[in-house]
Amino acid sequence: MSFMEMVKKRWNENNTLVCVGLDPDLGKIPSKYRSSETPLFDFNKDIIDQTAEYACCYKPQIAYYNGVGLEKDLELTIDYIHNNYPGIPVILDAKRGDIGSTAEMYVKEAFTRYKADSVTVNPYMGGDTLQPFLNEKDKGTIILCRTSNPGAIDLQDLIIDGKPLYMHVAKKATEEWNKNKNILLVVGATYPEELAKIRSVIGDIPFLTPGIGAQGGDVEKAVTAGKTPDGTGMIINSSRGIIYAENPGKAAKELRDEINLYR
Ligand code: OMP
Repeated sequence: MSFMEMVKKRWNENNTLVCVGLDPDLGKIPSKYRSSETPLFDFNKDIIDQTAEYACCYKPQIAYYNGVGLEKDLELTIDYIHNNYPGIPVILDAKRGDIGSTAEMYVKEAFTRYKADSVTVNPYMGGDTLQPFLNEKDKGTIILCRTSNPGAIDLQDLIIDGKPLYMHVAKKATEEWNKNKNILLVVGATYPEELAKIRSVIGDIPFLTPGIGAQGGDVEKAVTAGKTPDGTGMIINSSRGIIYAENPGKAAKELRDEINLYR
């Protein structure tokens, strides 16, 4: 089954748009995990078992693993999800983007080494750098469009030919680059007006929407602005807000229920 099909199945059969971000920081996870040889995996395993029922996707951010030399924990985490919860797709958040020959290696990294179902990419270098990802028909390519951070305005909002750069990205991604229908766009929850503006020109292309929880994005505003007419179309990520909650399962369930109120 393709990434898109897996996501749609989760949306519809499990009634959830929640993406659990697996961004474990060695300095912040409970001390009981730190003596293990695979501390991040052990922590993630507990989070996954508590949240799987409420998750439409998992999204590990690669820097939390390779930044501290714990790539093995990332491999084990993704294997664990595939083996124990095979219906839940994994987004590798790596924000890759480079010339074609290098991009081919990033494709290997995401899909052969880590066996992810989807990867985030940066479109700054242009369409040819995305092509190796887009050629993987069954995998998702999630393109940064309007990100959740304050500095998103520095470049993404620059007006070119009468419209902001992020609108050019949205149009190119969905009208020129999406031949295999495997593109999604990153649009942050912290900017609901932009979510609505982008939704109005791209039809049903799904969003990956981070910025809920620790970054303060408003669930009602984000869902209302970003959903498709059938009440889906969004993969809404929370990382710190779930993994460091006193009860991660409860936090994931509450986020699912809050999102569902506005679908
Ligand atoms: P929390 O703020 O802890 O929920 O984490 C947000 C996660 O989403 C991190 O893994 C970020 O790297 C990622 N992210 C953003 O925060 N903003 C964006 O615009 C895009 C992403 C992303 O591509 O996932």
